Amino acid sequence: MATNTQFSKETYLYWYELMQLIRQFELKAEEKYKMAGKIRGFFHAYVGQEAIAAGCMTATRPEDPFITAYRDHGLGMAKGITPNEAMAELYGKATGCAKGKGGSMHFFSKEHHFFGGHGIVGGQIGVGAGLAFAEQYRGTDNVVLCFFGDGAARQGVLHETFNLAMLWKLPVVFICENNHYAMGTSVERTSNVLDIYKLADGFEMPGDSVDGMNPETVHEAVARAVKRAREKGGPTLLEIKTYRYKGHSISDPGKYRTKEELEEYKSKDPILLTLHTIKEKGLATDEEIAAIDKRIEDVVEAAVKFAEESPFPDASEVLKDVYADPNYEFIVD
Ligand SMILES: Cc1ncc(C[n+]2csc(CCOP(=O)(O)OP(=O)(O)O)c2C)c(N)n1
Ligand SMILES: [Mg+2]
Repeated sequence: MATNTQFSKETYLYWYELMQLIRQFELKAEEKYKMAGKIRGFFHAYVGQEAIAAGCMTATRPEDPFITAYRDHGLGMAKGITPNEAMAELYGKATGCAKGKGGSMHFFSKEHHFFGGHGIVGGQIGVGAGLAFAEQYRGTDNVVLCFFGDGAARQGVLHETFNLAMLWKLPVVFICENNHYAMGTSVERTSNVLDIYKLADGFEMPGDSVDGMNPETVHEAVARAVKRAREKGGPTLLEIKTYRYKGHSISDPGKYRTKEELEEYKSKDPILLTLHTIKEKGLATDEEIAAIDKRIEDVVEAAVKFAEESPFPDASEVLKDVYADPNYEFIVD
């Protein structure tokens, strides 16, 4: 699908490098989980969905908060959690982005405006609107990007949240990452409404369907929605069509879908597509691309070393940052 926006060489190379980082990080972490038994617990890979992170990053500012579900490694690193902090979190180490106590599903970085990492399907839809309310209340022009899956789109919280978000014209872009499955259940088996973006109609919220296998199309749609929200025009629902190459989680062999379906999406791979565009436009030589690939390989290897050499959290830390501080003073002006 063609876009109207002209993107710079820097943008294409940024997209390529970020998507490669996410892809190679996930593959290495999966290897450390399965082959080495170094990572335990839940683990949901973002492989296949990288173009969404890439396009969303160039369409937003660093201060714009992001919030997502448990498939959070890619978006967390895109926002600024370092590969070291990300890998250490997967290893349950004290140097992780949630001090080793959150694990795969609970990446978090207040510093980088990344608000999780949520395990309750759809829970972050309401929390995302709350973040947007906070931005509006404080009088900033920041816009929240609130990500959720096609399965989460069937949760009741979506309807209540959309209602209030439209009533108060909250600065939020709701991004449904439609990867066609909620665990092993296809979109067709969860609702009569197969075009998820149409859920916006009931609230007179603008909604759109977006190709999620290309950072260009993602950027363009998100930039439009972010502009509307920044200019106090309220929320938008974007249904971004994507695909996860891996099973739902690390323990899912994905037998509910055909090899042909998987191959069809892999043939539209966003990293290969971006590489093709870079070459076609003559934006980088093979050597320059090889240098990026090598840099990513080194960064991911270094992250593994960092995670392995980091200490586990001390036992005295077990309840710290878990419960709200009863003496916390809420500032309401
Ligand atoms: C409220 C709730 N119900 C059920 C679950 C179990 N569960 C975990 S992930 C998942 C599927 C969600 O799929 P989707 O929203 O499409 O996200 P994806 O995994 O495809 O990114 C379910 C049902 C849960 N974590 N929370
Ligand atoms: Mg899904």
